Amino acid sequence: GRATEEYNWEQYYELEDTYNWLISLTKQYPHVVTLIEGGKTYQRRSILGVKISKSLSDKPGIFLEAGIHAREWIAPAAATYIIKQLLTSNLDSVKALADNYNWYVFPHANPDGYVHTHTTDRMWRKTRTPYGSCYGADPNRNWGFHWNEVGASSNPCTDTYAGPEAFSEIETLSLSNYIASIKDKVQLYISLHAYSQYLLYPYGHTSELPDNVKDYQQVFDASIAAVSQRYNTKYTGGNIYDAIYPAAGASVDWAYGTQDVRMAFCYELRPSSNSILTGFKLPAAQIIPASEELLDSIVAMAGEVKAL
Ligand code: ING
Ligand code: ZN
Repeated sequence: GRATEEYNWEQYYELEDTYNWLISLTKQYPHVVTLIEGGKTYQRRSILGVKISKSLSDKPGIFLEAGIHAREWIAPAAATYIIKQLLTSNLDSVKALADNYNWYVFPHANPDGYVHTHTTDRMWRKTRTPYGSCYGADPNRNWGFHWNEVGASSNPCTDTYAGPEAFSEIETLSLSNYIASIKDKVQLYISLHAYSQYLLYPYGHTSELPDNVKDYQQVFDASIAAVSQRYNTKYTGGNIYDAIYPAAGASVDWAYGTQDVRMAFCYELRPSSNSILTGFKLPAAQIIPASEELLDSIVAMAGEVKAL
């Protein structure tokens, strides 16, 4: 692994490098950063994250989950950028985000898959649980809310295999248990994916809209306006089912549908679908701009939710 002091956002890292960096933060900011284990993986790795909490008072929470799909490398890179900015930014807007919320950030929700994209198959998406002669369930089709009703497969050899049952994957089972154990009122659940520059909100299992869709749309509008202000990057989106495709069993639907989470959003980060840049292999030189505009958007999102 590379030296933790050199950790930066000009390259993509292996799992172990990012885990070492997370551990180093707990030593550098012992009163602010706590290492959290969101659970285990099939191959017995830890799902490591950080809680960032700048004082002991009761505060609302923001939960950030990235890397649930292994090949979407920009997602964990952007998550670590957000951690870094929450800890070091001099901007009032970012300092306020860090001061006013307890943050729960898991850059790698699918560690086994991520390791597999480094060692064997750059385009791997799922977990690595063996199912007959094939491997892995789609961890964004495996959550226990309208599981496998639509937009998922029962064939273990496909990329959207829902698993043999809801929460069959230890990754989603243990991470969901961790989320359910959080005592703070979680205002925002944010899931980072790639690619196509979409911002999405529930539901994926039905075209029915959430009860508070007016609020969702207001927060959506503010968030996609903010994402374009720095580099003119265009995002579109809306409710998952209509904006992209039917997809049941996703983390955001479970978080919004079963947990006491005020709102849940999914960002599909750079590149856009029509970009000449090749999909999941976003050049490392774009980690910083993609992450900067994401943080701009999250600042706006949190501000808008608070003002509702
Ligand atoms: N897209 C997401 C997927 O899991 C999505 C889209 C987001 C579906 C949120 C449901 C909920 O298929 C990618 N690229 O993974
Ligand atoms: Zn994805």
